[in-house]
Amino acid sequence: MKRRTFIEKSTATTLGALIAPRFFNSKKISPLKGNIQPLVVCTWSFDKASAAALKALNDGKTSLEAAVEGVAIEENNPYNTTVGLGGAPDREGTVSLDACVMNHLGNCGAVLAVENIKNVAALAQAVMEKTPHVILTGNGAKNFALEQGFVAENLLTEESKLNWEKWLKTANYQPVINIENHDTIGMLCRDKDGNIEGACTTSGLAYKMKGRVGDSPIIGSGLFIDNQIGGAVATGMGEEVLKTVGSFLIVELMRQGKTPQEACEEAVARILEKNPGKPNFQVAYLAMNKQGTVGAYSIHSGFTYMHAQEENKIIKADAAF
Ligand code: SD4
Repeated sequence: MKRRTFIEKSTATTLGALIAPRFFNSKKISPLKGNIQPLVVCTWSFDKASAAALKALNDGKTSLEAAVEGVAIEENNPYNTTVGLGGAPDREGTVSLDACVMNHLGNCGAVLAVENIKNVAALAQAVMEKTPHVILTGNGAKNFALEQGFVAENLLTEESKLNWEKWLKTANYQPVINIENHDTIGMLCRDKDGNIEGACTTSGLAYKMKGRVGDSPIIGSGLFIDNQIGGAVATGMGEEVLKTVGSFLIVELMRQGKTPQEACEEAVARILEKNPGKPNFQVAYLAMNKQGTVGAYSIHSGFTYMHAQEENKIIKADAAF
């Protein structure tokens, strides 16, 4: 055998050995057949957001367009204190937002610690579609938004300001998310072609340190999609989701054959293993596989999610405690 042929053959064999286990370990993926019904799921009881996204899908928009339109309902809602306009500020009184999107081709975009721009999921989409990058942060993200025609505005509502001023009296820095204090919206949409895409958007922890970023805009933590397998989103204490790369973990567990429910439970179990006893923070996961089967699980009881298909339903997830 000529040396060159030998090198080519042995390279091919080594590559084969590296690549093969992934396929041997993977569940056989069967293509979707028949009429695929659009489906939307999102964290918490954001029924207007899921309804808007389902309408967008039924109007023929892509899953990503639907997800970005859906989550914008909450970004524009001044009464939601953990997303967009009206989000609780950091401990210096500035609202700073995080978001990411991912499409069915595995492309993604994210913006971190953005001030004065409320539709940060749309901004993350613009990063994905109009720049060669995945992540823009802070002023860079804001300047890019302005270039793209986004409007700068004050995101601190009177109510959020009053709450922050109340908090300032003690300024007790306890970045613990209790059952009530988290309404990040993570959304997964599946269109009539079966393509899954999604978005995740938040103002993060109330009164966080300036510059703190959680899981929500981090691909693999707050959101992950593999269009062959399914997708997952997270809400709750971002630091714990980041440490276990929660959404990526769930999608990989589904690839190995777990149902969305089993995968969400295992991802919560990974966090509980690292935090023995009953943790004083909440983490919740929501996942959808390619077939449209949905699972959800949280540490503490109280996590709800929307499931919009024929009906727009609020469903209460099971929990470890
Ligand atoms: C974060 N996961 O920044 C977010 C918090 C959250 O509703 O879910 N808030 O850690």
